[in-house]
Amino acid sequence: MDTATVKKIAKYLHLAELEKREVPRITLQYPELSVEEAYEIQEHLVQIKLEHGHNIVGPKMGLTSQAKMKQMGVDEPIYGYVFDHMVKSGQEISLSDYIHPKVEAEIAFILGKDLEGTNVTIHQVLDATEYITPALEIIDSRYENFNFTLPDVIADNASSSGVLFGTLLQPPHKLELDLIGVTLLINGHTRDLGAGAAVLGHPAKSVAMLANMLGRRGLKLKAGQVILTGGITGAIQFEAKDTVSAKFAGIGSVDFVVKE
Ligand code: 0L1
Ligand code: MG
Repeated sequence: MDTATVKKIAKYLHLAELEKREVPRITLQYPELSVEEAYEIQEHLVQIKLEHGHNIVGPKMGLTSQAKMKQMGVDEPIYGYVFDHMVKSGQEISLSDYIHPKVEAEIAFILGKDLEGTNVTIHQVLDATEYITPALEIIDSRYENFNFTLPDVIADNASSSGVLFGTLLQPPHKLELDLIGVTLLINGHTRDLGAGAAVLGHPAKSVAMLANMLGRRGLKLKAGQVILTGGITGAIQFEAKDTVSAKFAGIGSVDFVVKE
């Protein structure tokens, strides 16, 4: 695929995000789109967002659960980028800021050191991590009906759209991250639950895989970045007037109310 087409597709996806408008998936027009080309489109999309004055909070991992990988027919997760404009402070979000959002509960890592290379280990990740904090990620595919193939969703920045963080920060060595239980509730009713191990066996493995995937592209994880490791629960749709809450055993909770 030539650079002009890569740039054209990145602009198409950026416009859909700006206008909060769902669009046909790009593989309808480019059925041969490869994973490699999809990451090139994602890189241009990231560039456009940087040129618009947005800053990267950190890369994130997606498709980290066995269920999602099986659904997409892949054995490796994907990554995308969370930007500062996606981080919601306070406990209210507006449905009108999204197309057809879903929410998933995740564990976030805050890095104190860079992680670079293609053989980064879980041990190195835990050593480089300053804090762990709970998070609710809002994913909002730009594609009609969340209908996409693997290259589509990679190009679309792994459906990144919003995130709310908890207020409690804890160093990782005090926690058994794979054993942390999480319950996702909407209006007080449990909609899904899981444990940290749902993320590739251990959330730190997700960060190690992310560092190695970036390493293969000549990129690295940087001190200060906040990394979303992937959904512990499934992604659940919500509606106006809903109260969404995730309770993480021992590391706190994250809540928000949905305005029109
Ligand atoms: O954060 C994620 O797991 C998103 C991955 C993309 C797939 C989706 O939109 O469901
Ligand atoms: Mg996610």
